[in-house]
Amino acid sequence: MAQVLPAERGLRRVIGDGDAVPDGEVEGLSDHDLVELYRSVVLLRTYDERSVVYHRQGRIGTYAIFWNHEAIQAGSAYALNDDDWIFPSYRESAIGLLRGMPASTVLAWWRGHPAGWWNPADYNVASICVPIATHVPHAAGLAWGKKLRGEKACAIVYFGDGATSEGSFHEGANLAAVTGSPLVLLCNNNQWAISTPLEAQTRADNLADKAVGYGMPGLRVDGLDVLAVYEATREAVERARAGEGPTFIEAVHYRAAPHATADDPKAYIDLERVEEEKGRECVARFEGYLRRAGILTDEMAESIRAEAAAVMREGIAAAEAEPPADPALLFEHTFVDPPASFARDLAELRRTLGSSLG
Ligand SMILES: Cc1ncc(C[n+]2csc(CCOP(=O)(O)OP(=O)(O)O)c2C)c(N)n1
Ligand SMILES: [Mg+2]
Repeated sequence: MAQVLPAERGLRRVIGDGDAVPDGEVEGLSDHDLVELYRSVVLLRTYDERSVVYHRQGRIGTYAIFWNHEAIQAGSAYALNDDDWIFPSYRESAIGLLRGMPASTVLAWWRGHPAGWWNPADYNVASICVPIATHVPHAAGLAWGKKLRGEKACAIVYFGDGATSEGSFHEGANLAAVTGSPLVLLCNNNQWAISTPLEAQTRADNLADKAVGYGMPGLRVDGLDVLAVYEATREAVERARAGEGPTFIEAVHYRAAPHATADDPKAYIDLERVEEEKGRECVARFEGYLRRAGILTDEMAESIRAEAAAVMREGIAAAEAEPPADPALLFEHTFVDPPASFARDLAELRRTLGSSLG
C-alpha cells in the first residue's frame, strides 16, 4: 500500500523578509549552487521581459508571459539531473534554456518557425504543450517507462491550477500513482486560468489535497521562494528515485502579469493584489536573500544580468536570421498518403505567399 501523507496546508518557505521573518537554509546547497540558481532566475526573467518587448515590436507572435513564475521553474529544474525529463506547458516555454537550449530555438518557436522544433531527446525536454494538461499522461507514460527499464531517471510535468480540472490531469496523476512511476507533478497555482479564478475552478480547500485521492503525497510551497521550490522538488525526486512513486507539488502565488500578450487582465483581476505580488516578486526576493548572506555583490549581479541580456540579443538575431520556412511543411507528417487536395492547396498557398517563400 502506498503511504499517503496528508497534504501540508501551510506553505513551505525558506527565504525570509529581511525583517521579522528570518532566512532559512537548504541543506546541501553550496554558495556556488545558490549563484547558479540566481543565474537561472535572471536568465528566465530576462527571457520573459525581452520577449514581451519583441512581441510589441512584432518580432514574435502571441507570447505566454511567465513573469514571477521564474522561481518555480528554476527552483524545480535545479533539483533534477540532466537525464530527468521535463514536460513543459506554454508557461514554461523557455525552461529548455536551463538545459542548454539556445534562446534562438525558443524564440523561433514563438515565431511559429520550424527552427523552434527541437528533438526532445537532445535535451530531455518534451515539446511545449499548449493543450491544457494533455502532457500529464505523456509524462506519466515516460516515467513509467523509466521504471520498467530499471533506469533511475524521473520526469517532471508542469501545469496550472486550471489544468487540475481537466480529465488528462486526473488520468495522468492516477496512472502515475497506480504504476508507482517516478513523476513529479508540479502545479503552478497562479490562481487564474486566463479569466477564471481558482474559486470557480474547484471546491477543494487547496490543490495539494487532490494528491490524497490518488494516494500520493501533496506538498505546498510558496511559489515565489526559489529555495522552497527547490527543496520540495528535491524531496519529490528522491522519493521518485527510491521507487516510492509520484509526488504532487502545489506552488502557490498570484499571477502578476497578463495571461499572455493578447490578454488584458484589468477587466477581471484584483489590481491591488497584483501590485502586492509585484512588491514581493521572486527575483528580487532571492537577490535580497543572497545579499543578506553576503553571497552576491553588485558586480556579480551586474555581470549575470549582462550575460543574460547578451543571450537574448544573440538569440533574437539568430532566430531572425533563419530563412523563411517551406510552406510544404504544413502538409507533411500527418498522412502517409496525403489527400489529393493537398497538392492543390500547397500550390495555392505558394502563390499567395509569393515566390520568395516557395
Ligand atoms: C484543452 C484546452 N482547453 C482550453 C484551452 C484554452 N486555454 C489556454 S490557457 C488556459 C488557462 C489555463 O490555466 P492554468 O491551467 O491555470 O494555467 P496558467 O495559464 O495559469 O499557467 C485555457 C483554458 C487550451 N489551451 N487547451
Ligand atoms: Mg493558472
